[in-house]
Amino acid sequence: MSTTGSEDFLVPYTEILRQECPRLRILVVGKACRSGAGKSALINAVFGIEGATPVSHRTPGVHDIDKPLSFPQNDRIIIHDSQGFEPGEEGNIQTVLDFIDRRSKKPALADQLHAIWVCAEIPFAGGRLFERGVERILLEYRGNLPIIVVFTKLDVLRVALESKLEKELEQRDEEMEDDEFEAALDTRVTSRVQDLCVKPLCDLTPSEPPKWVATSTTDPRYKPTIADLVNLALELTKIENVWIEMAIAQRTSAQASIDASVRVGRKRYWRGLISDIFLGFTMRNVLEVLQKDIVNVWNMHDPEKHLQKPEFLALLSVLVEDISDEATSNYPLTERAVKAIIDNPAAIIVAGPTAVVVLFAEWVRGTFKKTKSSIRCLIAFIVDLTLTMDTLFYLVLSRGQTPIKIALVNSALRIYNSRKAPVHASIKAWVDGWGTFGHLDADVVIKKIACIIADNSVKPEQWGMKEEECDESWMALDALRARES
Ligand SMILES: Nc1nc2c(ncn2[C@@H]2O[C@H](COP(=O)(O)OP(=O)(O)OP(=O)(O)O)[C@@H](O)[C@H]2O)c(=O)[nH]1
Ligand SMILES: [Mg+2]
Repeated sequence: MSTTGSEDFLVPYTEILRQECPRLRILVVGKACRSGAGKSALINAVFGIEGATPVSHRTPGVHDIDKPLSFPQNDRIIIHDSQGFEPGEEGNIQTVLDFIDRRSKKPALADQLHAIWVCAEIPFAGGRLFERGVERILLEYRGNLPIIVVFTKLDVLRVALESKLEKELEQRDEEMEDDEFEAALDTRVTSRVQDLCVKPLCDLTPSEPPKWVATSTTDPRYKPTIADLVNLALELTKIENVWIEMAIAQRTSAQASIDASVRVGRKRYWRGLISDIFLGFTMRNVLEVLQKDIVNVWNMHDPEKHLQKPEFLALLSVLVEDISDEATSNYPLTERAVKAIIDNPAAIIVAGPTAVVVLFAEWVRGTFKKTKSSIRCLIAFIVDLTLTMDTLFYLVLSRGQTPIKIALVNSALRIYNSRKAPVHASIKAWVDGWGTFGHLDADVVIKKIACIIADNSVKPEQWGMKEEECDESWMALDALRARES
């Protein structure tokens, strides 16, 4: 990394965290013989590893609980997959209970299990909900790990109930509006899940039934239930560093990623905005460490590491420049450098390192100073980067978890840029209202940053953003400046 002078590095907090808990470790349990319960499909959906072949792939249905599965597309997750339990297979149940026990005694957090997910196919065609072995685990496990029961293949139940409802209407010679039909069907699905799954679960474990989610990995209608599972898993996770690791590992709840960013920020560097820890560092050091932490938290599948590149940082700093206060600022941001680039169109075409270097020369090469103006810019940088990642998250999700490409990052920047005016207006209004900021409380500042992010994050139900196709090279810096964009 090029830093000026001989300053120390600002180590990203996510990297410190990673040393303690490099990966989330989950045990999945569920039927293995005949058709699977949907464990692999669920893991793929939650952790954004669509179409993945785990590294230690074995014959479907045959799993060695001691052989952890890892995935090249998402290195933050380790799965232990149990074999199914046939009646009378006492040995296998004992293997699972012993495994859980053994793992709980491991001294390092990284080696312990962090959650147990029990998958059970909804018995839409009759039959039992849980194999006897699974029942025993639900009954006999007395440890502290959060257990979640996941009822799978909700879509199959829905299809069955749909044709039943259609037939009933036909017999009664009735018709329903589409909306009314869907609502009636939803009610029936919910009620059937209660009868087929929730009631038997509560009967089995009357004193303290485990939490549950019903889901489908194939029907997009049920995508939010996958995020529900993540949110539930987070809610049940009491160890702070495991909570953060789970929020990082998952790729299905943008809200969880945003919350994790705030938690990580609160540990060190967002707090640093009004403390003295950045003093003596260059702006580039500060921006880079904020970039690394936020990008690491979102844990996107970015094999070429585009999101860590200076080109991305340069474009982000352009997003921020309209919030700089030129009259009084010690950081005229990038305006002068930008002029140089615009006056020299050749430099625009060179969208790579040359332009980046020119850009950094102005703002980024200076040293951090604790002034209201620079803090306002840094707050805008944090918010803009987070909301750009949020936008990128939905672009990636809607495309089925393809690896990050520059064109996709460009699209996210463009889309967010067109939505950023009210975001900057609220940051400006807030910071302008500060008197002297010697008295500011870091927690209050972080809370307010979190609020601005929450107010302006993508609302999934409003997600209708059209993705523009762009070239697979970084967009020109001035493209983000066109006011009409
Ligand atoms: N309709 C529907 N099919 C699903 C769903 N989830 C999984 N399946 C299908 O069910 C079958 C088993 O899914 P897997 O994810 O392989 O199940 P598994 O529990 O990992 O199975 P084993 O690894 O063999 O133990 C596959 O054919 C999946 O395509 C779902 O939500 N809906
Ligand atoms: Mg499987």
